[in-house]
Amino acid sequence: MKILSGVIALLLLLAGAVWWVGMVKPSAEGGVGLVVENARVRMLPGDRPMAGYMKIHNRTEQPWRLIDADSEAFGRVMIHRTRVGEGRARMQHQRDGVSINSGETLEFKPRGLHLMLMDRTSELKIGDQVDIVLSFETLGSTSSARDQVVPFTVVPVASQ
Ligand SMILES: [Cu+2]
Repeated sequence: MKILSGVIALLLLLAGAVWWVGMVKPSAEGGVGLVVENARVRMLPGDRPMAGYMKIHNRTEQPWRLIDADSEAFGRVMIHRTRVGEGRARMQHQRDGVSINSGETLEFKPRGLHLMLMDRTSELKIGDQVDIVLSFETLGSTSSARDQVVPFTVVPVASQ
């Protein structure tokens, strides 16, 4: 039991370390520095598509673009924007992704930008964490691409 708890502690430590490297440390070293905050998925029953929300802070010197998102927990993930016009809401697929200028924050929120999460591959419940891979690219002075694994928390549908 002692060994098992030791292993679990080590795994948690490693998970935390990966999160740290992916989210915070690179900015201090001149790397990416795209910080994702309040990543969450609103729970819907059955097979209905769910929506993922978050804030992305661009703490780098370059403009970045979120070009794709993917997750083993869902068959398909798309970047959508809800627009309201002529009295009804439409969701538009952001084919070219969404850009975030240096120093800016991009917010995915209800009735706005969201990750459309379709065809879930397993049961989910409130409090679960699902990893979503966010793919970024920059066309700044040093053109590059980067994938970041971000844990999203499953929250009640009524929450913002
Ligand atoms: Cu949508």
